[in-house]
Amino acid sequence: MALRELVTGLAKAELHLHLEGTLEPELAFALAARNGVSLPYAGVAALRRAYDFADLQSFLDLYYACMAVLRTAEDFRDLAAAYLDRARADGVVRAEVFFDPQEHTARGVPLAEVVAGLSRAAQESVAAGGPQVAFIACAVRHRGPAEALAMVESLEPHVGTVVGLGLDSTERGHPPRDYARAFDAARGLGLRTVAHAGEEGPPAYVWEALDVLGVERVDHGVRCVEDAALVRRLAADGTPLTVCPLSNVRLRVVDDLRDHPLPRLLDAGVRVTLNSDDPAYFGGYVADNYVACAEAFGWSEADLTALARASLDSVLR
Ligand code: ES4
Ligand code: ZN
Repeated sequence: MALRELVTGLAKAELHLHLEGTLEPELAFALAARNGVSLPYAGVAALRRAYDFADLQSFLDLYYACMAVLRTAEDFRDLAAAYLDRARADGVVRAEVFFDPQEHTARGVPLAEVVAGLSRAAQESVAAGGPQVAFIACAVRHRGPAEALAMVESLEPHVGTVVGLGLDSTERGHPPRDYARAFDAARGLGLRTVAHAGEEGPPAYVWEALDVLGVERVDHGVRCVEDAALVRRLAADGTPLTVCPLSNVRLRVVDDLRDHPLPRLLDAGVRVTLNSDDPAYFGGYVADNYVACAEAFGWSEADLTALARASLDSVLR
């Protein structure tokens, strides 16, 4: 069987996916027109040409700028529906989807409007036999701990549609320990917890995510390979890492996919899952990540099946 058909035929969960990172240029310009918003790019081709990132921050600047086109519940529904259709074609049966509430409320879009659109898309997906969906609200590090806590408190009426708290955006200079109060408040609401750590930040940030924030999964986490004791800890606890290989190449976390620490993590017994992160920006959806890794690392059908299985075993339940 061809590699892509093998991969798309494996039932899998996608556990590291930013909804706003699924905004394809065509939809961005369609929503810009619908809402009378202008984007700082001449058109679809010019926007795609700007996807040449030097690091995480250079990506985030463009990513936050493009979000300006998202204004109404219908926009969020349409965005989520487009992703869920695409994910279904990739064999995704469960998607745990990040979104950044603060980036929308800061532009005057009420959280209830955002959640209404997300909730509709999730219900429509299940009714149509598509992926099951849960949403994880992320605190954006660049807005600091006080805003993060306020955002968590604002989630209270939406617990159920929103099942978890995450932590994302600019990592360097923003240690997880600064967000302990927000994570404690989230647990007080019955939310599950995950955090980005060890993407650009040091292994110390992964330790803090585990020991100070008490997260159940670590998003990225790949820089743990620099600390053997940390790798042993992750393996012993069975803590999943939601790894995003094509993202790490595009944001220059690694120079080449063949240099990626994934094989070393698997050999060390760390529970690894494969995910797409911001697929509209990083050149591939989740099946593309499986295919690229299979080609780079010479993975067998059994290896790919084990990775899909690991994703299903790592869902929040
Ligand atoms: C992100 Cl790749 C990545 N890292 C941190 N925060 C993010 N938000 C969206 N994509
Ligand atoms: Zn991410």
